[in-house]
Order: sequence, then C-alpha cells, then structure tokens
Amino acid sequence: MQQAGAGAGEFSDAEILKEFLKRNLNLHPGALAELKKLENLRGAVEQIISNAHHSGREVITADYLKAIRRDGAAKNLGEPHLSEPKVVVVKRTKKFFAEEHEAEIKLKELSDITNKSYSEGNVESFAKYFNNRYERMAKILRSRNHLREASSIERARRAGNRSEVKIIGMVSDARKTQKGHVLLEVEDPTGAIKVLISNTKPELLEAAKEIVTDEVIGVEGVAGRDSGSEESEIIFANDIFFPDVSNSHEPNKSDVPLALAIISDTHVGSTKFLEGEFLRFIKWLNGELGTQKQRELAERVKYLLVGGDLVDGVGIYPEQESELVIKDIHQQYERFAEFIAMLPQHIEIIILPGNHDAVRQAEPQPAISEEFAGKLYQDSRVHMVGNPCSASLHGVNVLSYHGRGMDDVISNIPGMSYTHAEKAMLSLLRKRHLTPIYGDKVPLSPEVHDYMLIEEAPDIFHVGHVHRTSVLNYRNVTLINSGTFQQQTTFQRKMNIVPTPAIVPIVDLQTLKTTKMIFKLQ
Ligand code: D5M
Ligand code: FE
Ligand code: ZN
Repeated sequence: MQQAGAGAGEFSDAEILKEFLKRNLNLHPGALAELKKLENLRGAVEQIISNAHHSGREVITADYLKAIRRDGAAKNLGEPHLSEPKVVVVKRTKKFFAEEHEAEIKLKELSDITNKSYSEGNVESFAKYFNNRYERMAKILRSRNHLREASSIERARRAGNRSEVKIIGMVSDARKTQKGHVLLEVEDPTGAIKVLISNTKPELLEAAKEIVTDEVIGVEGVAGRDSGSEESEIIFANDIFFPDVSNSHEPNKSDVPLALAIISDTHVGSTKFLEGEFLRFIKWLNGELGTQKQRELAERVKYLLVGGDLVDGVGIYPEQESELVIKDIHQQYERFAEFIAMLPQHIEIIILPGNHDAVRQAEPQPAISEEFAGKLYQDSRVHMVGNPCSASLHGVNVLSYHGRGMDDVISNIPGMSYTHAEKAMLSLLRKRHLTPIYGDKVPLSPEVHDYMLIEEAPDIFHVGHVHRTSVLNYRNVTLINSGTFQQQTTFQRKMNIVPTPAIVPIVDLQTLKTTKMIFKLQ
C-alpha cells in the first residue's frame, strides 16, 4: 500500500479516502495529491472534514486545498478564500443520523405506578402484596427446569423422612448458626418449613450468603423429621435456586445503529452539581465536541434516559442547605428544564424520579408531577415516567430504576460495597426484584401489584443512585450504572462514598456495546 507523505505515520491513501467516504465527502481527482502536501496530514484531514461538515461542503477539490495551503484555513477553523471557484458547492443542511430515524418508544404502562390509585397500607393490602409477590416469583422459578415439579411446602412436610423434596418459598428468616450453617425459615401459602444449608457444603454456603429475607427462592433437598413426629420440619438443602436470568437469554437488538445515552443523579441546585461538565455533555450531543469518532457516536444518540435525582431537592440530608445554590425546589426544576431545552430536537428523553425528587418517597414512585416539572411537561420530546419503569426503545427492552434497593442489598449482604455497586445490581437481577427486603431502609408501598418485581429479564438493566458509573454483562443482559454529575458532598465524604462524576454510558442499540464518554474538565 502506498504511504502518505512525510510525517504522516501510517496514514495510507486508502485510509485517507476512507475517512472522507465515511463522512460522505468526495475527494475530487487531483485533490489527494494536493492534500498530501499539507502539514500534519492527520490533523488537517480531521479539520477539513469538520469544516466541510459545518459548511455543508460535499466535494473537496484540489483548488480548495490549494487555497487552504495558501491561507492556512484548516488550522484556523475557517473556510479558505477561493479566488476562482470552479465547482459549485450545493449547500444542504446536514442531518444527524438519529434525526433521520423516527423514535420507537413503548412505555410499559402496566409496570408504572403513575396515575394508578395507591395502596391504603392496611393489613389486607399487605397480605395481597405478599401474595402477588409470591405467586409471580414462584412462576418465574417454576419455569426453570429444576423446579418444574416443585411441591407445596405442605406436601414437603408430609413427605416421608429422608425423601427428596423441592419447594419454592419466601424467606421469612435467614441467619447463621453458631456452627456456621445457614438456617432459613421459608413459607408458601400452604405452610412453613426450615431449611438448613450445611457448612459441609462450602459452595452452597457461599451462594446462601446472598439470601435475604422476603425474597423467593427454590430449595432442593432431603426432608427431615424427628422420630415419632408426623411431619417433616426441616429440609437439608442440596441446592438452592435464585430466579435468575435464563442462560439462553437472547437480547433484542435494534436493526439500526441508534444509541441510548444514560444519565442520572444530576442534582441540579447543589453547589456540587458539575454544570461545566454537564454543559460539555450537552455540547457533545449537539455534535459540537469530541473527536470524529465521538461526534459520529453523538449523531446516533436517539434516546436519553434520566434515572432520577434530577435536582438536589431540599431537606433531603442533614445540613443540605449550605450545599445548595438554588434553595427553591421549583427553581431547581426550572434550571433542570433549561438544560433539557438545550438538547437536540431529535432526541427523545425519558425521565424517572429518584429519592431527591419531589414525589413520594415510598417505592414504586409515580412520575414527577406537572406542579414541579411543568416545563418538562410542555416539551413534547420528554416522557415523564415512574420509578421503576420499563420501556422498549427500538425493540430493546430497558428496565430503569433509580436504585435505593441497592442500599439494602449493600448493607445486608456480606462482601457488597458501593465501590463495586455492579455486584449489588447483579444480585437484584438474579433475585428478580428491585427491593427484595421488605421494611429495611427503603420505604415500600404495599401495592396490590408488586411493581418492584422483575417479571422479564430486560436487555438493559439501568440503575442510578450510587453515583458510580459501571457496566457489566451477565447472560446477555447489560447492567449499567449511570453515575452522576455531582461532586462528592460532605455527607458522602462522611459515608466514605467516592463518586465518579461526569462519565456517561452510551449504549449502541444495534450491538448493545457500551462506550463510557468522559466529560471531566480536569
Ligand atoms: O445518594 C448518593 C449516594 O449516597 C449513593 O451512593 C447512595 C448513598 N446514600 C444515600 N443515602 C444513604 C444512606 N442513608 N446511607 C448510606 N448511603 C447512602 P443520593 O440518593 O444521591 O443522596
Ligand atoms: Fe443521587
Ligand atoms: Zn439517589
């Protein structure tokens, strides 16, 4: 292959032509030779392409390049003076790739609490809630080969001593015994039984560490009863099963290479909100920032998902007021809406609330209301949804959840931490529940339908809240934490939480590959 001129490294003719072709730019005959006379060939090519992109130029002629060499326009961003234009350049408004494709959004309303009547929180509603949770989780577990013929706990109790049993039960108690076994109490609508996970089975014991109360699991083991007793009271477990994700999960993919940007926890109104970095993100989406490759990605972004904590709110944590630049909640949302207004018109925006937003704290949370987010409701690109929310974007199923359930999992399962929040996310996915523990830190509303249950394994599982960007692939599900645009607060410093601000995951909906875009200023 022919090499380009001195100082151009490995930039071959073919590569140069490819760069122009990729951008729908034609190099006129004779232009290549002229181009190679320019200094810093790579930089010049990038600059010429960028200039052409901005001015709508479609053909690069030798004369054009001569003029650049004459007055160095490539370096100075401007267009050169063409003394004798020989080619008529047809100006056209260049469209972003994402602009040429209509959005395809299906919001799964059944999975959204918004506009539904809420639970009254009485004894009856608790019973209905737990029943709904048990029945739907049991169905997921029963679809696993191992548990197809699981019996009721009542039948397992009546099974003979030492007979093999399989049950599906909700964990009402889980503790470690003095001898290092794990002892569970599990129930189903027919009864309750103890489950012992012996310390002689280290692998099983390790898996059992992840068991928390109120989750629904499958147990396979041997029934045990005292001599003379009429019923078995314990199962000696040989295996335990989480509902998990099927290992043959085939992800849905878009047939066009559109992309999804995911953010959360902007905390507008906080003194720690990184406005400069956030503006750089907006600039990038507008195609005004980044390398050629990064701009090409920006042009494919069709959807923006915002996973809650839009604003910092007021009175959320002790001494918050000293860390607020905007102390009025309405004004915080106004400011947030101003940023959204700067986004390109072709991007559809899905917004759910978090624990700093102006909605009820009990989960599931309805969408932030028009009273607070009026400006956002006036914007036809914006879709205000509840937390959690399920949506299909160009055929790709996305489950989005702000993430307080992570706090419970991190504080209750040994070995979990905010530093490796993706492990906690994975634990939620395998439990197929966003808030498995009832009545811990996260206030839950006992709705008749359990909205926090993960009925179907999504293709993308998005969580915010922990303020650390991370991406993990598990059985063809892409798990994403969307980080934050807020610097460490005093409260977080005290809690030893170290955020990773201004790093935005961008998912290619055709390949499900994720790129982390970094907008840090220093
Ligand atoms: O949460 C910001 C970060 O602080 C996130 O990593 C969770 C963590 N966090 C929030 N509240 C608590 C409590 N009460 N204990 C421990 N860790 C917590 P944000 O929702 O943005 O304030
Ligand atoms: Fe947050
Ligand atoms: Zn939060």
